Amino acid sequence: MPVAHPEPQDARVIAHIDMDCFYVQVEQRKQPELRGKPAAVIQYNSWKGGALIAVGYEARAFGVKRSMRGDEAKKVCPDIQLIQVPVARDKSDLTLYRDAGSEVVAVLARKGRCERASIDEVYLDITDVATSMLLENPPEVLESVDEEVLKSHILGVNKDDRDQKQMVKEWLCRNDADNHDKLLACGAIIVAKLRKEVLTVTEFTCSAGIAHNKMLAKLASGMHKPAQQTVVPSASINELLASLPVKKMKQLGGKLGASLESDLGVHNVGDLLQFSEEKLQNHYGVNTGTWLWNVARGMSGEEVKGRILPKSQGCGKTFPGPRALRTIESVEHWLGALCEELSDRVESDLKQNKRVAQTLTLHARAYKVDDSESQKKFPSKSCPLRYGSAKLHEDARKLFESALREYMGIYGTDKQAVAGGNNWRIIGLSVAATNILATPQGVTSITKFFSTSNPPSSSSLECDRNIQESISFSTPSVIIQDVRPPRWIWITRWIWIKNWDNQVHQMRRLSI
Ligand code: TTP
Repeated sequence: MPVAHPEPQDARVIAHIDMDCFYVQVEQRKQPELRGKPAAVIQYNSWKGGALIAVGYEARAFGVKRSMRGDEAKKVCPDIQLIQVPVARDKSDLTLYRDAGSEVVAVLARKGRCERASIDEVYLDITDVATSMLLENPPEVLESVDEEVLKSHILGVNKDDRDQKQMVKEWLCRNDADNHDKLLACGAIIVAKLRKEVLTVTEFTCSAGIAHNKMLAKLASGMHKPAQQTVVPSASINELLASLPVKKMKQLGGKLGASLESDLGVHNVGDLLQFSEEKLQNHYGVNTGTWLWNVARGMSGEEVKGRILPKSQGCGKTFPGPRALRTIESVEHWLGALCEELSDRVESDLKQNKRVAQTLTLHARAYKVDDSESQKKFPSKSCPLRYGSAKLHEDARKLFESALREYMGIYGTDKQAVAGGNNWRIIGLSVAATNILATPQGVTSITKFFSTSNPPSSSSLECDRNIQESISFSTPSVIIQDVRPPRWIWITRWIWIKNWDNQVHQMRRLSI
């Protein structure tokens, strides 16, 4: 459930940068002859021409949509170029796109606190640069305003037939604007410049939302695409939210949004304004109630976290229709491929960024053949992460078996029983490394990291034993009961259990 963060007293300037049709742009940079042509990236799968995962804007003009298969896209746009996602270990390999996203982050991180939110999205807190600009070189003294800035969309301003660029210029350079709007005007100038830098350095276009908080910036970045930016002045918030369906708001797409519609008759975010904070708290609890009350007013104090490296590393594969996995052996095979990739990625993160992943999590999507409990979710399982692809594979396999037993309501370890009479099908499988921590400065190896994480009083012999204990276990549930890990592991585990729901959600969304 969402939690309210108090809105800071001083106005912040936050930008949400979202790359345009990202995978298509990456492919077009690789093959410049595809530039300007209708194109889409398709997933590794030949059924009906493959699933479209990214559609270029030229193809969108013909009516091509992400929900289409390749064959359908060819029908509506015969000239479309379908580019297959790179493949490694019989599955999509997103390294090319991940690295391209990192190039963008490297440019953006020069200007302010930067949070990489997904493979192609970044939040930036540019309050400090905007404040300095307002003090030293405010928009109203500028002799000329760059064309890219003048193409901005200012919500609540671009309304009549007058010259849009002239109106934007007037809004940006108003003498009588309040401090909040002046800061946003500076933000618009800074972000337009940054977007141009991103284009120069990486050859990619992006769109942006500029507002006083993350929630509004994210809403705005998708409003005018591609290669455009949208500013949300405080005066436009009520109008924006009045017609915004609740489902479009981050964190209201699921059960909470559905409950708002069915229980309170709330269809648009602005409809929430009619309810008191107390009433919302009575319905949804103190935290969520306050969060909803704030959302209705466009308020959110959520910080931009200074994080340019991914919070988690994940890789998965789907097995739709007849390709659903139906035997333990086939699941083991695919877990092997996924763990090899995950192992490469955590090793390279350790080497390049000196970060250690602590938790291995397995997720799957499944259904039962007899379908009696089709709603039951396949449980996600986690355990401490051991480095090395064979160890990862072994642990992932055990996590899967444990989850499958729970899913099928089978107790016992007999292999036959675990297979559950093969009355199940797996249609999605993923493994993820989470709880990734930076190793303390000067610590270069994983063993040293674990050693230094122990209480200083421990003897080195004891440290070694603790390391051994913490990484050797037979089934994930056994670790908690059978071994006695050092205190830091208990503390980490406690935090991990406490944040569990939140982590699973974040991991799915943020895994880069
Ligand atoms: P998005 O930002 O959702 O979309 P986009 O960048 O392709 O297009 P837009 O200009 O509308 O923002 O996704 C970023 C990339 O993530 C996208 O290029 C491909 C990939 N992706 C998938 O692989 N599967 C998906 O279901 C989605 C939504 C995206």
